[in-house]
Amino acid sequence: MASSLKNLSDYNSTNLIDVSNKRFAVVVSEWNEEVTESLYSGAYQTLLQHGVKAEHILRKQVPGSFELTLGAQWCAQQKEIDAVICLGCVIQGETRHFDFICDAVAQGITQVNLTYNKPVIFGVLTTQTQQQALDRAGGKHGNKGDEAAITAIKMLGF
Ligand code: DLZ
Repeated sequence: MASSLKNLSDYNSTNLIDVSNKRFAVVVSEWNEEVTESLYSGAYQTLLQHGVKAEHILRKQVPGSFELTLGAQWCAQQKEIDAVICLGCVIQGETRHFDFICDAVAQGITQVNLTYNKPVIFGVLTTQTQQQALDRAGGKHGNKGDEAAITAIKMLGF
């Protein structure tokens, strides 16, 4: 379903496991900072609302979405981290950079999931315009950061 047809923040929060002792790393890309800060805020608040302790949330910054994979790997290899959430925003420009970055980060994050056998969540917006990104980062289509946090919690309960 297209995300424009679904409020990304609609989720069923019943039957989620107790995550009060789980530790999360959140890797945030600095590109399109207005968007990624909103994604972070959504993810952070959602983790707290579900009982995660603030001191169990490790925030790490990377320059751009392309660097999310390595940042995620550095976090995932830490034994005490239970799940990693990657947050980024890639906006279509005039060159093919968009395609290369989106492909690289999607494949890279998949690889980190499988290598470390831990949930590594793809919270990366890939949009045509900044407005479409803002709509999905606390705007009319919800906040993909919330959804990324819930996805991490759901995967820990698998
Ligand atoms: C270079 C670049 C461009 C053009 N666009 C974006 C973007 O929309 N979103 C994003 O997160 N990063 C972008 N980057 C930066 C790359 O992700 C990366 O940081 C650089 O290519 C250096 O490796």
